[in-house]
Amino acid sequence: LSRRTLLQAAALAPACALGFPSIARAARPEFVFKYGNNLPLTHPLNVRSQEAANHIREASGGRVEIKIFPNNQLGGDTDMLAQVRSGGIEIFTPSALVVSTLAPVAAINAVGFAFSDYQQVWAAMDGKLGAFVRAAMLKAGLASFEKMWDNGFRQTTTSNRPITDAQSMKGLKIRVPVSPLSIDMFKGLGAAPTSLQFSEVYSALQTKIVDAQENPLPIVQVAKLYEVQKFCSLTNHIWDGYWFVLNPRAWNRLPPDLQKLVSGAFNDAAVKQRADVLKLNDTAVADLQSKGLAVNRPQPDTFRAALRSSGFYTQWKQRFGNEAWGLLEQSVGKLA
Ligand code: X2X
Repeated sequence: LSRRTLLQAAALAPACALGFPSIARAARPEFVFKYGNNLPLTHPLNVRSQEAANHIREASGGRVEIKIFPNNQLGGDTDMLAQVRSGGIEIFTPSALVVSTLAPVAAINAVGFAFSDYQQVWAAMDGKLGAFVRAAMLKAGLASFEKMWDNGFRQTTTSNRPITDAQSMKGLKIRVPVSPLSIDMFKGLGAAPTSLQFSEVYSALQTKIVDAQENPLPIVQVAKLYEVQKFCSLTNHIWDGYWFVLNPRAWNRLPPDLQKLVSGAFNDAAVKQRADVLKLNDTAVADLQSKGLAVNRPQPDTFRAALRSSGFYTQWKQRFGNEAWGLLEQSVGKLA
């Protein structure tokens, strides 16, 4: 045995002891998929994705390896979206808001104040509305798994004042994702929104380029946005989720049995991830208060009225089209 082999064996030993014999056994994998996302490793999206990747590696006997690149390591959302389309990476999880820059109807789940609870959300997104969006994404060059993952109901944090009603949105310098619907919605509410990729949010808040941002509470926690914000207003203005999108050519290279293994593992992981986020939501308010955020719960009425009178609903109904809008209203009731 050469010195090098001995060193390699020593390096593998702890992994074997931990119960991953396949690492030592595996030949080079036949299929390596790079998966990029914009969230820290501690978010349930990454925790459950890593579990799915481990399961896939073991159940395929080492033939399929999914390498996760979290936290914008491969670039911001716009970069990763371009890469997954061109095949530079095989998998990306854009928020529906971000994927709408390629497939506009994908933002339909983010219509302001449409969903009132998770029951409505999953009925729509696991049902006809989700299927409609997936077909549109495929036309735009993106395959996807059936189950969407939870980002959450978006809440508003600020450094300068609590948001109590539509009046307090006036002129607010708020960062929103790179998404026409987000820009339009916050303009409709009277704010002054700017689009930035998530990779830039912490420093934009820290350096006061913007005073506010909006995201679900688990993201405020894992990205430590509470360090650079003072108020947290539970506006619940948008429900947002992540699509698991794939480069279609890479996906079609997998034989059907491996496709079934991979999509099954990620769809199962999605259901667990949804439950994780739900559980985080139970404790997030107390946790963020203990970290110094002042939390308040504004009523939605004035926000809805401002959106209605700005023409937000009629305009976006037109942009999404009657068919998609009808599917949304089947789940949430009449909107506009
Ligand atoms: O960029 C955001 O705000 C985030 C993390 O919620 C999305 O991916 C849309």
